[in-house]
Amino acid sequence: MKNALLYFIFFSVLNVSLKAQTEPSKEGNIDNLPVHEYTLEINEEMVNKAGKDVMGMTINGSIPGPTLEFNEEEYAVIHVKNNMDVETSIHWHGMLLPNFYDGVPYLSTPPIEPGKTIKYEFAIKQNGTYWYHSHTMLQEQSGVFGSIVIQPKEKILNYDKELVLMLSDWTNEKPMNILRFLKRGTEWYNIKKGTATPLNQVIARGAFGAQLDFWRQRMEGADIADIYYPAFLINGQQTMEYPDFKPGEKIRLRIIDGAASTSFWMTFGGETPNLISADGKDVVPVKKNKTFIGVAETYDFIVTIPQNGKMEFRITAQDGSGTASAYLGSGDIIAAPTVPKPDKIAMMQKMAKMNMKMGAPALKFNPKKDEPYKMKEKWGMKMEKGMKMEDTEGMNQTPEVPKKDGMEGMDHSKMEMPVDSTKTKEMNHSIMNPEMEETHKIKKNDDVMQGMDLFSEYNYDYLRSPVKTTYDEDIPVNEILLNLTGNMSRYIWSLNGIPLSETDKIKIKGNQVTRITFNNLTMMHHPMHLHGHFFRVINKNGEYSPLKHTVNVPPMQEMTIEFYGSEYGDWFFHCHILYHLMSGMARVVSYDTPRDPRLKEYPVSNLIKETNQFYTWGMVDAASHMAGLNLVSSNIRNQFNLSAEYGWNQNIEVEMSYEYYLNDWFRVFGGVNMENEVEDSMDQINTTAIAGIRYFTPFMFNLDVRADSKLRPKISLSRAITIFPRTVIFGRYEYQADFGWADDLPQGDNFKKEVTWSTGIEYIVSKNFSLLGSYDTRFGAGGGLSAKF
Ligand SMILES: [Cu+2]
Repeated sequence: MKNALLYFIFFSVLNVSLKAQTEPSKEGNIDNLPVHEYTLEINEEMVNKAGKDVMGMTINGSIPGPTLEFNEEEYAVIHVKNNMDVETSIHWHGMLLPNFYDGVPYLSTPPIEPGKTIKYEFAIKQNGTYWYHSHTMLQEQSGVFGSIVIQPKEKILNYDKELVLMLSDWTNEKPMNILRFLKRGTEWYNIKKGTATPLNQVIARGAFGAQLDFWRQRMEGADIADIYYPAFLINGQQTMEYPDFKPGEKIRLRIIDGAASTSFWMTFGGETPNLISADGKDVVPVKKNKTFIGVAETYDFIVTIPQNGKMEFRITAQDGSGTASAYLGSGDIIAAPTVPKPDKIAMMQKMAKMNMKMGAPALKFNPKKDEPYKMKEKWGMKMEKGMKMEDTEGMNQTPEVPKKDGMEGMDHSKMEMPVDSTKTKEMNHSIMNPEMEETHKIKKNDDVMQGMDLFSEYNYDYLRSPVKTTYDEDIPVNEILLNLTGNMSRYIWSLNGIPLSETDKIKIKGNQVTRITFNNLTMMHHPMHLHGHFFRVINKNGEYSPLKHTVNVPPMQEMTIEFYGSEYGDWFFHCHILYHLMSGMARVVSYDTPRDPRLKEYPVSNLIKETNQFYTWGMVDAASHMAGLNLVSSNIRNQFNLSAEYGWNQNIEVEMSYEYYLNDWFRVFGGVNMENEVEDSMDQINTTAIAGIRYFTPFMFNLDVRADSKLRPKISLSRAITIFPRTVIFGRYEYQADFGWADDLPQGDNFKKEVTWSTGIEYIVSKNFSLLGSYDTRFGAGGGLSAKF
């Protein structure tokens, strides 16, 4: 069937005609479509979702907002009224619509200003399960999301009733404060979730070697999720009951992951359900229970209500930090299978064995010099240990390009192992050199295979389109490689080591196929979403690869998508983990067509600025021997620091500095330092200008090399390690030399050195408070309290 192709050609023709018109809302022959109208009102109000009244954002008074129901070939008119005192927006996720109504503020649509209403209108030319959400800052986390259900012209599937299940995560904190906390770098959320992996546990499990390997690559561990959530919700509740369904009834569940940052495992009690649709598109029905749902994906299942009880539908947060359940039917509970908590230490061990090159930079030295292919050679999955470096370097010289027919093109005969296609793909990616293949055949490297099993459950091989989704062979193909990059310690997320704020649009052409290979070089899953398009996710089903709007790319894995350029305008393309998007993991995919004149007063720079904001945090210490203050204000490249330490023995040091990040780890700084010259006396305060470099070294030490205006070089090294779940030890060593270059040294000395060091222990009591005990050569020993703000 050439249906898919005809469909695309039809819409590209439609769009050409559309471009020619001055009024984009009057597209095609829409005048006789029945109009279906909705009004949404967004309010800020107190809500209680996890045991505490906090400020939330509601749509028509609820979280989630109402389900918008349409029929295919209707004309949607939606009025969105903003009753809040901040700007908002609504994006219609997965909908094919005119660019102007896509709802990304400043990019495609004006923001909805306080007190104002915007009318969105578009023809409904698809069916299935979709959703809508705010695209302003982190408002989706506060509750601005809801579902869209579109009935097809002809109902093909057989079921009795349907039910929307909107999944989400809930926090009692202010979302922007969460992001600020992530930027400062903290173990707190992992402590709170019980997913921290302190050194005592690592050692007890015999994983110290793996830990060293991670530290060498400047990573703390195998982090799965960033944030602590007190509750996960289904349709706004931790437990939902649907007792009205009768035994034997077939129910179509329309499941949407509307969470801000949580992917879930879905499990079903009773009979194994039928998975029938993904991201709004029908798939060849497949019986499947435990199924992964990435952020922003949708899946439809048909379940049968059991004869003798109520079936449980359960979601388990991917990192095992919580669950929520919906019960369908009545009677005794027919429980859904439980999903065990992932073992982060075991993951770390497996990954270390696989000899992966992790920790690719999230921030390149020179963002203008874009060389993603080189990055791919340098980082990612490598061969077994013991293999020489030159072999590895030589392997990936030519960027690997998936064959036109997807996985069908891969040469499976080269592989002796009965592996699934994702594995084959990875192996192919590592084995380019024929000699290497030989070695591999014999060795059948268990470690690598084991490591691959780690992520094999995340492939999409169970999704098969009922129709061929390939494009005509004559259509030119444009290849793009996007390495997914991130830096957990500074919480910067990017593509090819370049955050959104430092790059241009990705320009694509209409009537062309754009093929994007994602190469995830981070330890996290990234659900990548392209606005306004469906793309093929190339899997083992080749020509029948499924169409999706969001693709989850698992850690250290590759995923290839392709789509036909059937639109016009600028479309947002980003990781749907809101905190990753807000930290730079986004691009604008642009057809390079003229900007809509209605956007004249809304520069796109306003959207981009959101991803490069300054975040400010601080800490005060009050102890028996000293008091200290630390203030940091930082965006992606720039940071201002103020630190002041005062010992009750009359020693003082105050330092102000500005630093510029050349890349993730290396920065240059300059500033002013004030210190007492004579020990234990404030009589003589010595003020010097300072300049130097700071470097975050492999094994995670902070190195500071500087000289002051008296030409005295100084080097210092510091490090903190979490040894028990809430206990951190830290140390710092400083060496300053004075050769008398600037001032003559007293008594004719030609060299004077000064060594200071400190060490201490911190017990983390709560998110903002710690107990401290420390010794410092300048201030002596003591204990006290530390507060973060
Ligand atoms: Cu992400």
